[in-house]
Amino acid sequence: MSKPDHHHDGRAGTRSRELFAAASKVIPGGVNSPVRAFKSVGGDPPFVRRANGCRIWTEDGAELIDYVGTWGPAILGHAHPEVVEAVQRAARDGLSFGAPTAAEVEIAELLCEMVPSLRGGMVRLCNSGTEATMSALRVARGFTGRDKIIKMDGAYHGHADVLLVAPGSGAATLGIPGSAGVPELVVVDTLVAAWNDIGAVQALIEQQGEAIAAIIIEPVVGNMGCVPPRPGYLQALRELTERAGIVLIFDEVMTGFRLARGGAQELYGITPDLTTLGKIIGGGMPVGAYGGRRDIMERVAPVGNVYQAGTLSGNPVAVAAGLATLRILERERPWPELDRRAQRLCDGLAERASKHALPWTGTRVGSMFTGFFQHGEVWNYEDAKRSDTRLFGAYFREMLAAGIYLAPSQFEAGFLSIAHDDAAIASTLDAADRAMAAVAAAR
Ligand code: HOZ
Repeated sequence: MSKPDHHHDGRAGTRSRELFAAASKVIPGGVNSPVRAFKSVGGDPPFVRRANGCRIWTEDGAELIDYVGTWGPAILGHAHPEVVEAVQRAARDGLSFGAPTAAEVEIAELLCEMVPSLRGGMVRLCNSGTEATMSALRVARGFTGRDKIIKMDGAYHGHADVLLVAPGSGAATLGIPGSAGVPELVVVDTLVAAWNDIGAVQALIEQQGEAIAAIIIEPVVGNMGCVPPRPGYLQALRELTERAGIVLIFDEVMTGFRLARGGAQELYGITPDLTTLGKIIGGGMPVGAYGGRRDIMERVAPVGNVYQAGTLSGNPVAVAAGLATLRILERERPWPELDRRAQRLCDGLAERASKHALPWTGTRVGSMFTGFFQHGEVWNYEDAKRSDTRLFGAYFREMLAAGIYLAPSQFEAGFLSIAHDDAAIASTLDAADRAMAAVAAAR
């Protein structure tokens, strides 16, 4: 190892650079998900050796405060002892059965109790957020007998063909408008509207309402950076879809159990027809779920004729991690405290940006947040794209060098966990002060 065992410079050292070079020979881009490759911020990614609480340790021996939180799941911090214990216990009894288990019933009941749109309804477990959104759309189409769907410009719902139209997240980061390999025919029924523009949705419904099966949204967008709904927007969407017989799907893969016990739908008091879940529901293991109205979910096979399946769906180890996580959340109800801490962090970041005369527009809902490097308000993808990504890259690199691990893209949300205590937040703000001073000096 080239550096002493304990330092805070998170930039890739010799070991990470060697690993990245080796990875790049056998894995496309050296990573198993595009944003991880640091393409838009420059430099090589540090490789992670382990994580605990709000911290990760790299292969180069750096200890970093983590705001990626494995892209959302780590709301309790990494390697929470109760979750790890639950996983170990489950693993000892067998890793996968491909047959029903008691734990699946328990988690399904808990989900149907916690998430408003699932109350009195049903839920199906799968393995990822991508599977959840893809399957929710299929059942919405099967239920309505209609083909068209509406998604929002710059929103991201995983990488199913039908949803890779104007996607956010990694595609936004890399400036890829869609994806090669997605046949025209598969996306001709995917309509796109600007986020927060109710007029755009209204117009699409007026023209093609009879053919529209579903509208899928991130109720608080997290994949163009964090972009909240405008006041009244979700309510208006609910009314429009109800009138037109369109299935309203909230993709709560990021927001579920993060913004409130019952997710964004509880926070804003709007109940969709279907909800997709992922991330926190698996407590760090691969789990997704979709569920909602009973009459819609009864269309899913083997009750109905909408097919969806999976060898590892409801996997006992993954479900154990998810159940343990949800139970801790139930017990600790950390949402008001998360909100206070995230506010302290975001207020502090905004203050420092202003001190160093950097353009900065902070957005935040609960423990999801983004600092956009621009002065304008950010209410949709066009707004988000006006950010100075060169400045973001410089800030990102300075923060990493100062021991703070941020998502390597202007177009991803930051996530805070209950393990981010006052000391971690204070260290982060100190680092941000130095990072922003350096960025401002180099402008
Ligand atoms: N698309 C994910 C964030 N929105 C990134 C997942 C990952 O790279 O792990």
